[in-house]
Amino acid sequence: MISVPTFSEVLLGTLRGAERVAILTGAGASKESGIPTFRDADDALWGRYDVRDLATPEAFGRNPKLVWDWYEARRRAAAGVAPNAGHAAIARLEEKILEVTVITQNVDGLHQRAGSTRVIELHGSLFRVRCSRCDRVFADWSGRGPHVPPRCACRGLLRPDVVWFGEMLSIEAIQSARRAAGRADALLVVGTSAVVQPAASVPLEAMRAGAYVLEINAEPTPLTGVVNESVIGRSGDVLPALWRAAWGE
Ligand code: BV8
Ligand code: ZN
Repeated sequence: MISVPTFSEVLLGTLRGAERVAILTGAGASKESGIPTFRDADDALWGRYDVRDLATPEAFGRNPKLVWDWYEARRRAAAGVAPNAGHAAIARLEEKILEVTVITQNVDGLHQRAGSTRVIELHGSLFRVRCSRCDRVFADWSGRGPHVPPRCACRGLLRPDVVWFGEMLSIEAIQSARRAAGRADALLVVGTSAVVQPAASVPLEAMRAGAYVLEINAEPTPLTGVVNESVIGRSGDVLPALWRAAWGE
């Protein structure tokens, strides 16, 4: 019997009266679409590698083809799945709330495919590549010759346009995320282990600025004891339930 999550009247009232809502999402928000989270070591294809080892500039420097192939596999996987009910509920917030900003750590593009129109990709995207030499960004890199990884016209190696461990996030992305979290009436934190910085500080900045913060996660995290409200459950169940509790069907 799946227990139906309950939400406080404070939360529901805040959402119904909100002008601005931000949603910080992590890998847990895409899990029900069939994309393994970073903590799921059961990923048969790549389980033998530790993500933290592959998602680094050093790994790419050591073995560009291995890292490129891993991201190509992840890109194909992301392109092959559908957004889930949690992504859809987040997109539907735009029907009720003036300004909805998704701040995602995910690189799978599922929020945009679900219909969210304002998405800050803190950690980049699987669907863009960047020249590791001249920084030119490509949305289409087909037909760039037989090399793996392909090369830019400047002969630089193309790399995924994602932020690796040890790399700076784009100043524009982190500043717009902080601005959205600082102005939000409510911040929903969905499916993140809240460990990786600086993303994990966004909820704290929202709380300091007076936002009502709700965490939705399959299990407790370091944020659980800090936020205003926490619901343990799957985002694909909890987010549609939150929508129904706030605005009916
Ligand atoms: C930087 C893109 C510095 C690539 C990613 C202290 C010690 C050591 C290192 C550091 C430190 N402090 C800071 C650092 C550096 C590091 C960091 O934070 N490390 C952590 C491990 C401590 N940070 C960085 O390197 C950042 N850059 O700090 O630069 C700098 C300064 C000056 C000059 C130069 C550099 C860059 C971080 C970005 C790395 N890139 N992704 C790619 O995708 O391949 S991070 C990647 O991992 C994700 O994007 C995400 O951010 C993180 C994984 O976290 P989650 O998304 O939360 O996923 P996870 O699997 O962990 O958890 C899933 C959650 O979902 C769980 O809680 C689970 O319960 C829940 N869940 C599961 N199913 C469901 C669910 N919830 C709801 N419903 C479900 N169905
Ligand atoms: Zn180049």
